[in-house]
Amino acid sequence: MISFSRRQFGKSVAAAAATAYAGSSLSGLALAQPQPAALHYPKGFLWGCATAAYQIEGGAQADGRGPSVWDTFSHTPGKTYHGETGDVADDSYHLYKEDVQLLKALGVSTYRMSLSWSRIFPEGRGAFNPKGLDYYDRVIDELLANHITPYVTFFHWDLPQALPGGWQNRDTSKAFADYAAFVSKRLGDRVQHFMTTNEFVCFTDLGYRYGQFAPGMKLPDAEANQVRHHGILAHGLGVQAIRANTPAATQVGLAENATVFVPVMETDAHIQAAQKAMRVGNAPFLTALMEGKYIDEYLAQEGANAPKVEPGDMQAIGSPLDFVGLNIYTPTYVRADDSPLGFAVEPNPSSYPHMYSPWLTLGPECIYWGVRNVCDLWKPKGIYITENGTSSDDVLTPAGRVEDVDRVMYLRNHLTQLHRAVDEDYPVKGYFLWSLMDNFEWADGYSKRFGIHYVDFKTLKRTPKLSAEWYRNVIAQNRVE
Ligand code: PNW
Repeated sequence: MISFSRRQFGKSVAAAAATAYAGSSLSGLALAQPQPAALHYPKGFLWGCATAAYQIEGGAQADGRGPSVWDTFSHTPGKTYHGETGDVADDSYHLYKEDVQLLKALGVSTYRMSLSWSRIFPEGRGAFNPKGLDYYDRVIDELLANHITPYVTFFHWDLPQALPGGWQNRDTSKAFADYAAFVSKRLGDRVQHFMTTNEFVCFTDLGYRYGQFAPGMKLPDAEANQVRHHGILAHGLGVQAIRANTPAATQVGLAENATVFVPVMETDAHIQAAQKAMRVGNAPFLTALMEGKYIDEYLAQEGANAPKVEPGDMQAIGSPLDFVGLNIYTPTYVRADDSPLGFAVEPNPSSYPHMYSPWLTLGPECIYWGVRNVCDLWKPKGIYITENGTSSDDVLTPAGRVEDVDRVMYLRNHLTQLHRAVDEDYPVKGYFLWSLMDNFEWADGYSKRFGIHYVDFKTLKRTPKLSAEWYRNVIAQNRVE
């Protein structure tokens, strides 16, 4: 496709472009920038936004909420950017009605939110705090009154601090199932879509192996692998608990940031290598859920450090799901080779482009390959993109505008690649943009903004960015252009 900028190249180039098109029905200077064909999404495709409790709610001590490991971690000096915490965050605990209006103005049909476990059970189990659940009743009722369907995640990393041993303790998986049972029963009359957990690797490995996230531990491999096992066991027991306590039509899944392996070139050999890598590279998490077992490659790799599994665990972990939610941000490139595994992961060269967060390397085709690999490997009934989005060095101009053209570029390219998956009939049902608004970005505090609404963290004022305007248009047209 030819694309000229008149300002950049001057009149002579624009004239050359006009000449190039002369004779076709596309002649004329105005056509120096041909429009790509509009990418229509299917009727009924769900457009949404995503957030998570600890990142937006604030109200850390309101109405009897108990502390989570993220309260403890963020209040520990040196753990987060400038010691920032989620004490106030976006104060969505008090401003949720305003936030529902932001959603309504976008025209989304769905909203993915998470629940703060320690708001509802301040100690993680035992005494129930009715005021905590009242808050979620209010939010859900407000969403429904505005014709927005809530998709609810039970656990987005904010583990109640009071649970002894955290995810090192197998009992935590059971506590999670009890919490999910109780709450799904209470909300199941109005919520039809539940996700158990969000991103295993972040609350297991980043929290317990590498120490970058709460609770900030650096355990040896055998213990860290056991933490992973307790994480996926919680999911499995949670699925069973939700099913046992909600109407038959309730849809249960999870939100998982499977590492997405992308073929370095789209040849058969590299495509097959990417699919193999997807299965092996996600062995401790998504592969275990989809296959109900730890595959041989993982067991061989971990050897004596492999997790201890009790009878019934793998059956629970492999519980059938109604959908798989994929959080997709970034690619991992892979090529075929003749090693025993049949693939080699490409190290990212330092020239690789990335967005404002250093980990967020840019490769929009990851969203296509994530969907395709998961569907080809495991044939899930449905796929949602439960998160996709980017940080950006947003600046609020004196005129009150945020021109986040880089975020629009990122989103446009990802939705173009997602369209390819939809067009090939992979069962993608919806897309949740991360995030509705700037929020507490974990260890990065407030220094990394992922929202399509700018939040002034002093005044808590929300301002739509250019990307919000762009997304509103995508939703209204049901197409990307
Ligand atoms: C996800 N990485 O986290 C989370 O689900 C969100 O809570 C978070 O705000 C969002 O993505 C943006 O970061 C990730 O280092 C955090 O690869 C880190 C990574 C990936 C996802």
